[in-house]
Amino acid sequence: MKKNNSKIVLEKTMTDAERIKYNSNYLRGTIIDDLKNEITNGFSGDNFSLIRFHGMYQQDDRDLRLERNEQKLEPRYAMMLRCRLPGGIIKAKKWLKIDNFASQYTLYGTIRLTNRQTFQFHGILKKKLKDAHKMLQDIELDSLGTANDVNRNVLCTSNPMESLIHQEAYEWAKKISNFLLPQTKAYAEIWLDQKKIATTDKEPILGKTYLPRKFKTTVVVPPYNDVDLYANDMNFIAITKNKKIIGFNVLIGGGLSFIHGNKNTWPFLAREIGYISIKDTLSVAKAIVTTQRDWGNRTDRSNAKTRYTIHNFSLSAFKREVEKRSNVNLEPIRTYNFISRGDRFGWIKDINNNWNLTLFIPNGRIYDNNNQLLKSGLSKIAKIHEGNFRLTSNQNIIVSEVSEKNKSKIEKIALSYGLINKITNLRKYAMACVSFPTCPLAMSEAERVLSSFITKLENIMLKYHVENETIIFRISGCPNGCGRSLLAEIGLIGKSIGRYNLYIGGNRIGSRIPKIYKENITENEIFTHLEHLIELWSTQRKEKEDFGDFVIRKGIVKEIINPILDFWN
Ligand code: SRM
Ligand code: SF4
Repeated sequence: MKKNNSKIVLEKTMTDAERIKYNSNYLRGTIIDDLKNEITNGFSGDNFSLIRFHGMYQQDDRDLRLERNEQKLEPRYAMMLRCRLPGGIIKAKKWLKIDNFASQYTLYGTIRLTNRQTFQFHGILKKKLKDAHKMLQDIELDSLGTANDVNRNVLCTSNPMESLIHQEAYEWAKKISNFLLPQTKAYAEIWLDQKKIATTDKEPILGKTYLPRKFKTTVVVPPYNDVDLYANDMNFIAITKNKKIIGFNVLIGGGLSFIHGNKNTWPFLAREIGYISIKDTLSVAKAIVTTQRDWGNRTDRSNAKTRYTIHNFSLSAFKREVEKRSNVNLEPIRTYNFISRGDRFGWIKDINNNWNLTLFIPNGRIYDNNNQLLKSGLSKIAKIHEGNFRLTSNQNIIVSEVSEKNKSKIEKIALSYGLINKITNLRKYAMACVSFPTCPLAMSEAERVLSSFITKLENIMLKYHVENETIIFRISGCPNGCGRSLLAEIGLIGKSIGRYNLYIGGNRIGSRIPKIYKENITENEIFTHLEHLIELWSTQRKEKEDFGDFVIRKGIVKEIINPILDFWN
């Protein structure tokens, strides 16, 4: 009786999100029953949230909402499924199954590369979900832990094999991903029809109620910061000696989201806590994750990410706890340096004398249209390519480990299917989040306007003779900031349909948050302001001065040094 009472009290003080996890029987809920219900295409109650732990989001096509509502039809429910692919590497042969699944079983027929080195299917009907998971199982993949309050897909510098260091870093990304995965057998039981084994589930690292909020990890090989490490909760920067990784600098507490008008929310860059020897990597990872698990705010989700935990307890207290839990003394940070974030397009040779071709995929959206047959082209390459595809954190793809004999064949396919194009640096390095029509949180368009916005900016840059320069330009459809606009030199964040906040002053390597320049402005206003700024930059910049550095030096916007104070004021 006493036990029941305390359970009731506990449930009353819990947020909905915590109650759902607590009552889920290790993420099972009643998902299996919902799968049998053919009356609706959606999931009910807690299952709506629980399927996210299995890598799926229930969405509806927002372009069709009004029409279906008028027809008194259920919204067009379908799932987005996000695969787990630490480090973004996948055998080209496996790609063919992914391509085939997108064509046959999804409403949109597309594959979407994400900026966390994996891919998503949009528009899978509930009745096709098991087929999707079985297809992934056939190619030794899964979607476990790619969403909700767990460690997400682990990023790794997406280099071709230019040295053994990159291979080692990739192995660490995989190891960390596996180490931090949910241990529950719910995924296998529900999606792969595995029989329930009569053992008690345990989550030694994540715990019965998993993490207070999503958690993001990277493994980075300087001098490239293509993974945008400063946006992540936990980062391992490789320190090398004699061409081997000997340890990692550890940085924690990055994140980019905020809520319009809520000054208790702010983006923050990951901060250094110390250097560790390679042998201590997993124990330090475990200590960081479990400290966040136990100290993170479980009563307010907008204050629950690692950066808020660090703010609530202090960086030094968090660090001491990590040292205590891991039994490792964090040493002073070792020297490292970043030079860029963008992908290196074209051919690069690797240490095994194989070739690697980085292809630009606009918005990471793989589909065929009248001008480009990106989906057919990649699938044609996959049929003859014996190596891998490497997905980058900039939503592009590297055809990697191409043998000398296949090089010209692959180049020919890439050219004839529109996978190789002459484009400006601005376009190459731009990025947008998914936004409409599938994202339920979208306030403004992002992916669907990126290309036309870039064209406008290209024309302005041409007018002021800076068309060959690079500016990191990014759009996010809402302040969750999935397009990493808050690490751009020019970043747009959606406010409402057709209106954005304009942020300027990030830097090229992604270690400075841009500052708001204009709030809630229309497309026309955006380009009027940008034209003025680009004109100033083109005439008054110091030699080779980047746009983001220029607007800070000139005092056009104030540099954000401490985001807690400077982001809002
Ligand atoms: Fe994101 C939620 C898409 C990278 C911060 N993000 C979403 C959802 C799932 C909307 C939802 O909760 O229903 C979006 C699905 C749209 C769709 O239809 O596909 C979505 N996020 C994406 C992707 C696909 C954007 C892309 O164009 O590539 C990226 C998927 C990455 C992956 O493979 O796992 C994606 N999201 C990011 C990033 C960038 C990054 O991780 O480097 C961020 C900012 C970094 C950070 O976490 O601070 C990001 N997404 C968010 C947030 C805000 C989280 C927070 O800390 O408050 C949400 C909303 C939430 O979690 O409540 C969100
Ligand atoms: Fe959706 Fe907002 Fe993320 Fe864009 S930034 S994908 S609109 S949640």
